[in-house]
Amino acid sequence: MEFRKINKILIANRGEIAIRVMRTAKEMGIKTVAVYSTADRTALHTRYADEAVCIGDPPSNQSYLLGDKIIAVAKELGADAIHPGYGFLSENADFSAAVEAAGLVFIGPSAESIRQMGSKIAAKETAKKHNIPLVPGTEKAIQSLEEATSIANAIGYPILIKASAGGGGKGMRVVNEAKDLQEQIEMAQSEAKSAFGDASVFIEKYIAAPRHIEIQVMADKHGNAVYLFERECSIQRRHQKLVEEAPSACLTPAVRQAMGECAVRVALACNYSGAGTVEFLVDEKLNFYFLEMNTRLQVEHPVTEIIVGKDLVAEQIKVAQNEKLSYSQLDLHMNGHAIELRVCAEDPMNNFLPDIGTLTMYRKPQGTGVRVDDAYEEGMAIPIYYDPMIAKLIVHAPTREMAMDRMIRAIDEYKVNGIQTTLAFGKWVMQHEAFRRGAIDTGFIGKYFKPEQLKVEDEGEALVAALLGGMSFENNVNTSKSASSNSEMRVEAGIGSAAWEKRKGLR
Ligand code: MV4
Repeated sequence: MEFRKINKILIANRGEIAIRVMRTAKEMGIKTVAVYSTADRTALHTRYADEAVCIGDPPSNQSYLLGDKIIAVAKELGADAIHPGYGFLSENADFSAAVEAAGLVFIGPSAESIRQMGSKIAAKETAKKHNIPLVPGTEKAIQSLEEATSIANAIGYPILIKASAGGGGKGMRVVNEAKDLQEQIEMAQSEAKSAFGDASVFIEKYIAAPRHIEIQVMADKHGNAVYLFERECSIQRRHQKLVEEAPSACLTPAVRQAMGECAVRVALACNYSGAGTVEFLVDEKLNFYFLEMNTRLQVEHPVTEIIVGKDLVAEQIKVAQNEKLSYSQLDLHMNGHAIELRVCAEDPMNNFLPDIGTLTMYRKPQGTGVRVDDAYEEGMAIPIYYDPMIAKLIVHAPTREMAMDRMIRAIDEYKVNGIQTTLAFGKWVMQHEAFRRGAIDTGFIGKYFKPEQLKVEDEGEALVAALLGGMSFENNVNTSKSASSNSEMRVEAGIGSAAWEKRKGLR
């Protein structure tokens, strides 16, 4: 395995993650090539790169998913490697193989590793062989109703049917009683067939309200692998993560080490190289069960980078150049606590419906312990074609308590106008008594979140402002701030439109 220096990387992605990768490439003296769709002509990732090439129309399947075209661009411009980011082509085994077949380096695992972990049944089989704890259930695809019935009876209801080609919660069905089993299996199989082209489904015992804890791993092509501790991602809505943190508030050092060592065994078992994530469910007794492995750099990787003090993209690039890991397990330690909030163009008051529009105001928080990974500037429009995440707000502090307080401070500094975002929702989470105690699981939002709570917060703030008198507010408007419309003043005051209407009435 000879050293193979990478001099130019094409980033097959857009938005914040494209810029994130380019930043590290620049620091390593590596040239960057952006690809972009016509919707992203003036996007920041397009402008950040040393070179940029338009690859098609806005819909992903006419641009960012065109693997062959992207490989052709890389060859034409003399790039020697492709970084896929997350989403798009990042977990496409055929793309990894095609990049390598073209004589380029895929900055990620081999096609074989991606394939092995892409099938949940194959992944579980591999994990079982290496004594990784699994949720009780089937090890093979369900072949008959009789087989399914006897397994379901043996493990007890409720059970969960999952699609082998699924993942991330797609194609899952809970079955509470034996009488529903046949119908649910048939529906799950036909759904899996049409969604993934693979009808294989398997059964697991349904674990109610588990925590979602994942282990970051890094492996080289020389047989070395380490774990970079865990991220807790239990604050999710419909399998969309909204808040992630590292470390988890619930793990003990012994459980952390046990999970980390299991994750490393999974990575070694599939000949993994690069950055990967091994997902576990954790129950209230801290039993943990392997779920699946994500064979990419994840959205929430910054919380790990911050507490471990390592640049995951830099290590991905070094490993892709056939270098040995630059650290061993004993070199790795956790420092403090990091929390990430996904700032999405979504309206939490309206079922988290994606919101579109122009960022008429966009001011980022700054100061100690604050990192913002984004790809927007004031005045830019949010394209409708892609993920609604506009930024990741990440904070670091010595303790979890201080990190939550820092997140609230940073959210208050973040001024976004023109679209609805998840910022106020994030503040609600940080102030929630159960979240503060670390008493969270994947049912947190369903159990506690009611849209009215954000309204109450808005109106409460408005009421306080009104009762304090208009004076300080008027002063703001007339002197330091140049607010000229109701909506701008509303933003300066940090309140929503309903509260604004109310306050005008009170004044
Ligand atoms: C489960 C489960 C309960 N029991 N498996 C959802 C995403 C996919 N990676 C696996 N998922 C789950 N698998 C068993 N046997 C509950 C979930 C689950 C979940 C897991 C992680 C984070 C959020 C979740 C939300 C609902 C359900």
